[in-house]
Amino acid sequence: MSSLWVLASTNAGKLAELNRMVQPSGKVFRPQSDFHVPATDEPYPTFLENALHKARHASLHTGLPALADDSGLCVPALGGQPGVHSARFAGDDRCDARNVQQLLHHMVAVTDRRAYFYCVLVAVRHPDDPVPIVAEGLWQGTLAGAPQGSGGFGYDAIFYPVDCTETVAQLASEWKEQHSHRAQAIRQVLARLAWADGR
Ligand code: ITT
Repeated sequence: MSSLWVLASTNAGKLAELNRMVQPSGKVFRPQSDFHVPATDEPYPTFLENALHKARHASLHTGLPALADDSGLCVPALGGQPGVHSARFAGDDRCDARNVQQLLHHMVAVTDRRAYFYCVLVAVRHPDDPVPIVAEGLWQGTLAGAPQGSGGFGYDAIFYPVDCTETVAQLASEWKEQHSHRAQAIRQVLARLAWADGR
């Protein structure tokens, strides 16, 4: 299996994390922008469907195997919001800081502050791959009252993983890359690819 994959994403945070996580395997993800892949929508109500859609789209436009990540932060007290709308919770400009403020605004009178990050990774060898690799990860925690820390991206500055007294944005990036929803999922993808490669 090729060691060069296209990452079906425009999110620089995902790209950096995934490339650090797969480095020992020799795999490299290049962003779809390197190949001028046109933007695509994410029309589906589930992370899984959106990830499959993005992976196929990138593979079709590049002729390369493609990995897509659809992920988000789910808050049970808000009926699962922002969920699949996490990237655009405060508007189409996908501004992390405004998304965080929007979520904190929704949480003002809410006492149940539990939340979890969820990630689905879908890997396709080609656009019509009949056996996509599908992996998921779920990372539980609680929401802070205000942003703390400067690492990571997205909602990291307001997320305390279970048993942590610091937000993900305050914790070392290496720690996030061992424990996160994305880390859980990429380990499964790498195991499947290693098996396919006979390793
Ligand atoms: P692509 O679709 O181009 O990959 P995106 O950012 O729009 O980029 P998603 O639709 O999957 O991707 O939305 C993911 C959002 O969920 C992301 O923008 C963050 O707001 C949030 N998110 C996902 N993983 C995160 C993480 O590890 N830390 C913080 N926030 C995260």
